[in-house]
Amino acid sequence: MRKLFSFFLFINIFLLNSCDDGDIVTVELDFDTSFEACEGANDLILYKTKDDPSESLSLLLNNVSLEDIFEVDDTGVFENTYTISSTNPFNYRTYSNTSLPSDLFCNTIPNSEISITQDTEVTSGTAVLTTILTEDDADGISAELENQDPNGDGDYSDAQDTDGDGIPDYIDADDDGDNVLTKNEDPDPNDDGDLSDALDTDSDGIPDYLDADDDGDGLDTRDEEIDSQDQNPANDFSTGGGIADYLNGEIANLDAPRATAYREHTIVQTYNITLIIYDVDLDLISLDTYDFGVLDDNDTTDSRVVTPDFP
Ligand SMILES: [Ca+2]
Ligand SMILES: [Ca+2]
Ligand SMILES: [Ca+2]
Ligand SMILES: [Ca+2]
Repeated sequence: MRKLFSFFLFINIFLLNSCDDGDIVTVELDFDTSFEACEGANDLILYKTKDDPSESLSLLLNNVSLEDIFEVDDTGVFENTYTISSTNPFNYRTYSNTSLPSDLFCNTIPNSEISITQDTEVTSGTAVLTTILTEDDADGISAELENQDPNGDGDYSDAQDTDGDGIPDYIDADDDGDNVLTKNEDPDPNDDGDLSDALDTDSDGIPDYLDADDDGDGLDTRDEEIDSQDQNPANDFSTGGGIADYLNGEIANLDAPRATAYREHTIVQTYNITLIIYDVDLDLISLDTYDFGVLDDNDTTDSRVVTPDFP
């Protein structure tokens, strides 16, 4: 309680000091930087809670679904401005409970254990939701080192595509199209972000993860599948030495069937969803800009699977 008292005392002093000249007072509320979401029948609640003392901030968006805010455009961005109103209210609540359940706003039946001591509802102001989708191949190499944007103009349409399969290297889990994943071709053996020590089996100056013929025997890695034609040259051995044919320069089995397909590529997707609240008056606190934070939700990580057309 002492914390709450000193917090409000601070606000009051701030107000007293500033009311003469009519300044808008901006105060950081003491919440975490993340928020959560719950869907109702026809609305979406974006909220955050804290304990000691127990408080919540929430924004209800009428006629909005969780799916709506993941609908990014071709550039991977969704942005929308919502007017705070009686149908899209913003609420600041305090509770007598010492702690609050994390799903406070997710129950259709009100929890009888929860006791609200103050409910300030704001019906004016604006809220801006921004969603940015980032895709990655999880191959252990940064997008920058995979030449996502060679000329630095923010347009990735000229991104490097080593194997020409239509998937640029920064989201291509198999950069050289040899059906051995980049992460399994030792691009950065000591994980220090410097690729100068990348594995180069045939010492031809092209690291294995960008080399379609890793052992330099003249037969492409993806065609060295003598045992099983399963788009995985790593499980094909002509000799018992434990070295797969694609890394064995002594073995180039021209009788092996040629590859006819690429393996599946998994592209990891991360949605960064942020909310900024503008011009809300919570009685004690007026906020001209309040950074509500980043959505913490399982749906913000996803993946898609692509199998490029084989040439
Ligand atoms: Ca590619
Ligand atoms: Ca890659
Ligand atoms: Ca390779
Ligand atoms: Ca070989």
